[in-house]
Amino acid sequence: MRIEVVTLFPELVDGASRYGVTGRARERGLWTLDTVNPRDYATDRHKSVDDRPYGGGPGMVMLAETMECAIAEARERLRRDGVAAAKVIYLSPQGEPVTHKRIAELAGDPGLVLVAGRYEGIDERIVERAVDQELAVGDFVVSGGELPALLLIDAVVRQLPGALNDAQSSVEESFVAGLLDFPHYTRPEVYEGSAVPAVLLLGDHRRIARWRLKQALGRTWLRRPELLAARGMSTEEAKLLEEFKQETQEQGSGE
Ligand code: 9WO
Repeated sequence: MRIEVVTLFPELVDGASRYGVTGRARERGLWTLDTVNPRDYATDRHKSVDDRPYGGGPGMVMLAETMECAIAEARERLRRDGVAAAKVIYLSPQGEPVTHKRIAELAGDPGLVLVAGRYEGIDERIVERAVDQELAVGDFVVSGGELPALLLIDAVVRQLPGALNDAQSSVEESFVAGLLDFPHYTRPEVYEGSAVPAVLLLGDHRRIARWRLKQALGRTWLRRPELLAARGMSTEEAKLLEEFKQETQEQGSGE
C-alpha cells in the first residue's frame, strides 16, 4: 500500500511511522509513506498557507490554493505508481466515525491520500472539490490532523498481510470478534499483595479459554454495553456472562 500525507509537519508524520509495527512493516516494504507540504506551493514572499476567516472570529483557515496543489501532487505521485483513483481522506472532528469495518475497507485500497489540517481547518471548498471522505477518530479536538492521520495509518497497516506476527494476530482477532480484550498478567505471581487469578496458574487450557472469554464478555458488558448489543451472544456466552455477573456481585457484597 502507498500512503501520501498532506501536512505542514512532514517530519512528525514520517518520524512517528518509523516505530514499532508500522516501522517494521515499512522496512519490509509492505507499505510506503510520502509527504507533501502545502508550504511548498505558497506563492507569496511569506510562504503563507493560511489566512483570516471570512465572517470574522478567532484563528486562521488553511488556504484553498496551497492545499489543492498539495493534494493534486499527492494524487499525481500515486497515479504515476499505478494507483489510478486514490481516495482522499480529511481527518476532522466533523468526520464520520472510524470503525474497525472502515479500517478493514481502507486496508484493501492500493493507495490513500490523508489530509492533515492545522489551525481552524481547511477552506470548505477544498473539502467539496478534493476530499472523498471526512473521518473522525474520536469525539474530541486536537491541534491538528497529523496524530489522527498516524492513528489511522497504524490501524490500517496492522491489517496488511504480514504486518503482524502470529502472536500479535491472535490478539487482534479478539477485538474483531466485537469484544474488549480480557485482562493480562505476568510475573510476579503476587504483586503488592495482589495475586494472579488462580485459574491462569493451573495449566488447564480449556478452563483458561473459558475464563478469558467470561472476562471479555463481562468487561464489554460493564464498559461498552452497546458493543455487546450490536454483536449478540451465543447461549454459551450468555451463560458465561451470567456467571460473571454473579461473581462480581459476590465481590461487591463482600462474600
Ligand atoms: C480549532 C478551533 C479553535 C477555536 C474554535 C473552533 C475550533 N475548531 C478547531 C478545529 O476543529 N481545528 C481542527 C484541528 C481543524 C482540522 C484539523 N484539526 C483537528 C483534527 N483537530 N482534531 C482533529 C481530529 C481529526 C480526526 N479525529 C478526531 C479529531
